[in-house]
Amino acid sequence: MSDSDIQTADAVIVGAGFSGMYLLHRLREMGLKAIVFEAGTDVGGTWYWNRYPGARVDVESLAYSYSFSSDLEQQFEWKERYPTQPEILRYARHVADRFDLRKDIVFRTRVTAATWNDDARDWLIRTEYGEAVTARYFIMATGCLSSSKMPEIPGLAAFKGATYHTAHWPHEGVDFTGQRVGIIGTGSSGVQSIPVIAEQALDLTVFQRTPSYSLPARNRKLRPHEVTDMKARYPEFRQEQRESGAGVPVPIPTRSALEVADAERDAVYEAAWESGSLVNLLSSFTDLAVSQDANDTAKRWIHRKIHEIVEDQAVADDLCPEYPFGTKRPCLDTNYFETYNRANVHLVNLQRTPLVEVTEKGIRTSEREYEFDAIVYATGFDAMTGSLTNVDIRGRDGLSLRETWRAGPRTYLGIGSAGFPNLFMITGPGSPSVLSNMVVSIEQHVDFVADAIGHLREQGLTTIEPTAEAQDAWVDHVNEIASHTLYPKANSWYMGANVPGKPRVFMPYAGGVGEYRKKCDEVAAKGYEGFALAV
Ligand code: NA7
Repeated sequence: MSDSDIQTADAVIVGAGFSGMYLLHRLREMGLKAIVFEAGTDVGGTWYWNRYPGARVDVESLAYSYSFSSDLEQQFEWKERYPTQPEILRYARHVADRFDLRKDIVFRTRVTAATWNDDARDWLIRTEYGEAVTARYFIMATGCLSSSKMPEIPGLAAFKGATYHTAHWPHEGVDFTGQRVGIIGTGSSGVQSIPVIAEQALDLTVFQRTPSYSLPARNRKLRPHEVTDMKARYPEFRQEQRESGAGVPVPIPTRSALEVADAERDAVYEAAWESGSLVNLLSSFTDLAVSQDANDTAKRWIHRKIHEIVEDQAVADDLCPEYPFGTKRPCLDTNYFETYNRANVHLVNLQRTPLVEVTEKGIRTSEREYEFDAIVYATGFDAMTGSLTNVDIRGRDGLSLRETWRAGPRTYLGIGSAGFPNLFMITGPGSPSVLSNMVVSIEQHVDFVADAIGHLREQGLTTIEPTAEAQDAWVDHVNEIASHTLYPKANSWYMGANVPGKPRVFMPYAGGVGEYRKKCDEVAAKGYEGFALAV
């Protein structure tokens, strides 16, 4: 490739989800030339890919939306309390049209490699088609749950029927009428899709390795006064979101679960359950995330609920999680536990009878073979790091991000990594990311990154890079916070435990969105303390 084949830009962004779109808008407003590469055929990121039946967000629409444009906030009309995937995609497309974003997005194109050139002080970014772009700034806006995974069992290709993964659902939809369907996985994607598939399929067999805690969403159409009220107080509400623990404002609990009488505690849990809000349940008491005894009260209460809903008590037993509530991502559902009362739905407990292989006709466990017309994999993602290490990123002196992170991700603030100048991650490991309302965390990171770039340009500087000391201290701090919680007790994707061989490290920052923002603001105010800036 000759030099004339290489395009130039100020910034290359990978991904046209909520992060990439807002970042493109911000950088453009600053007068930068930015190019976005996106593997899909349209904007939307997670909401472009995850089109499985029943897919919805578990944060309310009026809160799961951008705050950067008051006109957008005021003019977009959300229909439901918890919007469906098509509604969120409609929103993403609306944003792309409103801010004329598509002209700088290259669709159907994966970035495969990026190499830092220390002499030119820029990145050389390559795509799967061999295109190359040089850019001073390289930003991975690839999302935390983008690199999907299949179960590690033999025979995946042997099955003669239809195969689907929830994260790559056919755009035209799937009709399961009259079919015998098997589904592996009971995380959020399984929990949301199982009730919908069960209504259509002749027969549905659910293969469950770990049960999920799930709460009824109590979804419904938004009432006109709710929308009007929110639109009238949006600035104040957005501020509350930014200062909150999880990007969703809730009253801060003041009492331990262990200091109230049983009846009172039950009433608190009941009210949270009835509210259809995960954060309400998670923040019922001060100590659910840190005290096993406190957490056990929530666990036992939810177990009781499951036993009330599910008629077959042996099935209910199998659906009750044993790990502490909240230490794996809890789910929000519509008729999930009720679905196990249907005659055409069967639960297979893989802890008793593990998966052995996929066969020509279906799935074999240690007990027997099950025959299907279709298999659905709701088996999740190589979370938080997969989409970053899938690209061959080479920093200073050829340093490989993949190799550097072999023992676990190391970042400063979840935004940058030492040895990789001018590489930014949006909601990277070490930031609140998946423990928060993603849109709130995305906007905060995009603003931080755009402001940092603005600062460099104003000061006539060319590079910014975390110092090794600041990074070490941040990694220690993230671990220290996690060590005071119950999170490390579960085999979760937060810990990398769902991917064989992945180091067991708690990846998100558990100190809360508000605290984290304060830290980032301080860093910026002190001239990007902890980063080395150079001419
Ligand atoms: P999740 O939450 O990672 O769920 C994946 C599910 O698939 C989970 O139940 C896994 O069991 C199961 N799984 C994964 N690999 C296997 C194998 N090899 N054998 C059996 N079962 C397996 O992904 P989702 O797509 O549901 O949700 C991701 C996030 O999206 C969600 O948390 C929300 O934030 C939105 P395991 O629990 O690992 O035992």
